[in-house]
Amino acid sequence: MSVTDVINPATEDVVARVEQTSAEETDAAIARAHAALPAWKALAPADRARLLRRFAEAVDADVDHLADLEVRNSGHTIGNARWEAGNVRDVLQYYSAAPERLFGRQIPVPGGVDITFAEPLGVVGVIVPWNFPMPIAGWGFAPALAAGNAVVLKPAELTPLTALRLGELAREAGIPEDVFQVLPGRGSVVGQRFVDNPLVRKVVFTGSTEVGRQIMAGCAAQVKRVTLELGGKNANIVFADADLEKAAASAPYGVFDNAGQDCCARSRILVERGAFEKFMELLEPAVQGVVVGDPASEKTEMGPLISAAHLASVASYVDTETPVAIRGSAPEGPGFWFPPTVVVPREATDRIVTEEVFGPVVTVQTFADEAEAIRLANDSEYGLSGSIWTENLGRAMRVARGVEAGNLSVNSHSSVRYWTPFGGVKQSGLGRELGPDALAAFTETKNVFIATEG
Ligand code: TAP
Repeated sequence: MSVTDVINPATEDVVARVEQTSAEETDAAIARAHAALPAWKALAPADRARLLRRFAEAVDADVDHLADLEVRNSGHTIGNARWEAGNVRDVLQYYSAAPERLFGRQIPVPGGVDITFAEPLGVVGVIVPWNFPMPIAGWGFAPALAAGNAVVLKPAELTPLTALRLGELAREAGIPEDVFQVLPGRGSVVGQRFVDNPLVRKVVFTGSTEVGRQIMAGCAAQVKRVTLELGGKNANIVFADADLEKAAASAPYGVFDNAGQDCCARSRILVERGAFEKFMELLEPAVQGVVVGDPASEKTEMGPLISAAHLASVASYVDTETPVAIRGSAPEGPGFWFPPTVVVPREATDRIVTEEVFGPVVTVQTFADEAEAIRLANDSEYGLSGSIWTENLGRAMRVARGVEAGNLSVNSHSSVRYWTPFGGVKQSGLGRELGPDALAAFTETKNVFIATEG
């Protein structure tokens, strides 16, 4: 049996030791999940709804504990971590309304009646990255369970603690133990079995585009369903007619939240040329005002990066030659710290402009007009999110329609609401999570014709 140390990224202390699930144990868990399906599917819709509400209540009662675990395991600020635990509760609550509304249709046909049923898929494998361990797990398991599927969940190797706790809370709430199982372990072992084991009928994957491609190829071999939520390199477009004070005050939080380890981070600021100087003047105090430090402190706005390896990766984008325009602060000493950093790149082809840094680093480029703003925003293999700052509503809508991204916000850096659809285009992903339509991703339509003549 192999055991992994879980490290606090703010202190580098070991906070827990977690047993890794082997390939054989993963297959055994998948077999148990499969065996549990008939009873879960047969449960009266109101009873499944009640169990999901109880699960939501158990999470609610445990918010402070879950948040504390996330602060220690992931270095998330306590404010963010409480929001993340609350998000799991809210998503469970939202989808608890679904079991009683999973109805099909009656379609007129000659010679009989035709009715459709929304059938669960079977066992669903949910693979979660380390950057938002709680919400991303919930966006997969809550609608999957509501639709009558069994779930096997693999947290990231670096951040398993809150997922393990959510598994305990599900059991305490009465969700049958084989219907929702949390399997900590390696992606190449546990995650790979979700792809290769034919009893798993859908993989919900959130993570890097590179691994996402492999998952999609693996699922293709069995024509297995897949939802992919992948990387991002999102544009924050600021027009000269915008409320520049508001745009500049919001920009650091649109990219440095969670230390920039956010697929929706607005990591490319595009400013209309005439407003560049004024915007940079306003941005400087906003960046330097970001409070970086102990994530357990209520005042902290940004914590550390997740690991030493990730710190080295982020740091590789900023060397002594990099044209840094603004640099915030970061603690010295133990922990994987990197300061908020603003770069005015030399070329639009620089690696820092084109690649997902996944750290507190943002570039600022200028554009001449609407057409160039859209062209620069779309000059990326990714298409997840983005913001548009302007007081001209017509322009906001034109640009929003022109930018190739799944989630856009006007005069805001808001990205995710559990009651609206979320997901990317291009190499940012495939399929949508959240919102009222997510249930369709966890059911298949069965069509039954009943002959009524002779
Ligand atoms: P990855 O390295 O891709 O890992 C994501 C998950 O996949 C982890 O649980 C990982 O397990 C597992 N995994 C790795 N190799 C696998 C394999 N061969 N088969 C099955 N599973 C495998 O990503 P990351 O570094 O954790 O997360 C950062 C990336 O996620 C960024 O690109 C970010 O943009 C993206 N992300 C996207 C979104 C949305 S919603 N679009 C949200 C958050 C993050 P291990 O931990 O054991 O390696």
